[in-house]
Amino acid sequence: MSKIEEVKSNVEAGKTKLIQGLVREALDEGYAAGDILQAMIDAMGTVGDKFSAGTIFVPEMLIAAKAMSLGVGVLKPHMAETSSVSLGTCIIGTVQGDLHDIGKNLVTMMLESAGFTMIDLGVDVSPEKFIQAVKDNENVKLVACSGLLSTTMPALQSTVAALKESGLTGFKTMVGGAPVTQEFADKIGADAYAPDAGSAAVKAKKLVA
Ligand code: B1M
Repeated sequence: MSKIEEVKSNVEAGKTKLIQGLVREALDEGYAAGDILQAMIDAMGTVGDKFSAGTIFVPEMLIAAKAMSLGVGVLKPHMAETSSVSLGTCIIGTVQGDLHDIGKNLVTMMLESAGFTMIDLGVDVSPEKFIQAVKDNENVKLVACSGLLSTTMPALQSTVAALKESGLTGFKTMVGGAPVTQEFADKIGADAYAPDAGSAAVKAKKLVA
């Protein structure tokens, strides 16, 4: 088994004690950080499939997520080419009712390296908390909302609506997450949608230009 396959299978198996060492070894063997990250994303896809099939349960998903987060921590300095350009502040969070944060954290990492000052509100963020963060921070150019559950898609809608109705100006909204589509983003009046963290950074830069 190649080192990158080992990374994938150890994320799947939630080997939190081993994963950081394996990611370091994969980097030392010359694997690109982006390829190692993709292997871990693929592992989470497999974890999701097993959960859907009923062969694993929430605790296994949680421990796999923990392993992935540890692995991403090792990759971070190798991924982020920090831009010297300042693009303003971005408020980011996973919407109310939703506890998934790995995708949101990857988007945070990519936007930070693109030049945004990131204010990460975490998970289960209410529309009011997003609004308060826009008020509390200077030069907010973007509010980025992540949602991973079909049951929290309405929370994306209510968050975008609340931001628009708040009367606050000067920023755009972006939504994303596995169940989100461009069509849904258009329907709820978000300014942008991105399918993954890389394209989120590209779109965010264009949005605030
Ligand atoms: Co949950 N979960 N989960 N889970 N979980 C999914 C999402 C699910 C698809 C699994 C499945 O059934 N196959 C399913 C949702 C089904 C649906 O709604 N359609 C599901 C479910 C049902 C649940 C619970 C309801 C299970 C239960 O309790 N019975 C529960 C809900 C809890 C809650 O949130 N209230 C639950 C809980 C959990 C854990 C807490 C155990 C854990 C999360 C831990 C954590 O995040 N710290 C977890 C996990 C790990 C998953 C899976 C396996 C992996 C998610 C992940 O991290 N993927 C997931 C299955 C899957 O995704 N196939 C699943 C890797 C990550 C890099 O991808 O987050 O999609 P993703 O991010 C991508 C893009 O979506 C995009 O960029 C990233 C890649 O570059 N993106 C954005 C994300 N946000 C963006 C924002 C943007 C732009 C792009 O702009 C703002």
